[in-house]
Amino acid sequence: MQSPVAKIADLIRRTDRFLVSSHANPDGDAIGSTVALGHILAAQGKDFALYNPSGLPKQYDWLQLPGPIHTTLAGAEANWLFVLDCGTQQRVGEELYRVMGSRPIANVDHHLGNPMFGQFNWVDVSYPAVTAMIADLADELGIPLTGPLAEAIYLGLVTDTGYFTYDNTTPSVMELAARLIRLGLNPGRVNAKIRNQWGLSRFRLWGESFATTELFFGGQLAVAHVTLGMLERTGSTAADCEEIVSFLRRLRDTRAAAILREEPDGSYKFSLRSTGPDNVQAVAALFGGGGHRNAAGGTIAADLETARTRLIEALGESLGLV
Ligand SMILES: [Mn+2]
Repeated sequence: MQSPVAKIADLIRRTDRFLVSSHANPDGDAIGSTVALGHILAAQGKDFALYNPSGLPKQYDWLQLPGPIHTTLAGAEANWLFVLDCGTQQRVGEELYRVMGSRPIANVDHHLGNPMFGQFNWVDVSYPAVTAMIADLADELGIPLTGPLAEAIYLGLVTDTGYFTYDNTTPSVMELAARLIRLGLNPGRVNAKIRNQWGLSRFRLWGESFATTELFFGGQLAVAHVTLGMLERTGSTAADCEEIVSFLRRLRDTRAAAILREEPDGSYKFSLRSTGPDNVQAVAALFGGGGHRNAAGGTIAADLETARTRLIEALGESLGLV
């Protein structure tokens, strides 16, 4: 039997005119895999269009693209649709989701619980990043992992492994990174392009948010918040709040961290982080939220004090911090 990667390689050899898409509000792996697959299709002399309803995020504007990233489907005709890094088909955004049934889909993903929505599904949760799957595809097609293709692959690798710090940093991730470096990728230069992308407004917001940090249960839980007033005062957006919660985990002896962020309707979105067996997904589920064991979130329709108290109580009880 043919391996999934061999089947995808065959599909590319046999077919032409592809639309390459990923989830809206793309992260490094979503945009990296879109761009990397584009480079592969270009190397194969194929007709293709790259699509993302959110466009190319500003912090990734250094990527060398094989073609423009379209934000609408107008004029983007295709025989096959690639959907990358999407745990559910809804994540592609409304416009594409509405017309998804009209053409065959190749679903290439690494999320647990992917419902196999494609005519062709290559879903493998053992991959740390979809760009690592795209690297295997390049190998299968005999395309060297160099230049802009290598940088796009590396982008997904580092962002989905937290710069080689999460549990998904497997030996094969390090081997792939080593290969990219051997083939000429400069990790210092590329990491600087990926990471040194903050605006001053984000620094000011993080400063204000860090200043709200409090510890509970003898230092086992760290909690901070961001209000609409703080976003306004610093000129920041909700996207600037991502990752604050991961930094709270750096406080010595904490087992879990939480951040609450005020929404325009006055409710509070919360984000939780933990390590190892501490299951914050179960806590998020108490409030109708979801996620993974060590990273989860949800929304509480209440003012800050009420939302914060309820969340702290739930975390204390569920994780046995009391
Ligand atoms: Mn991913």
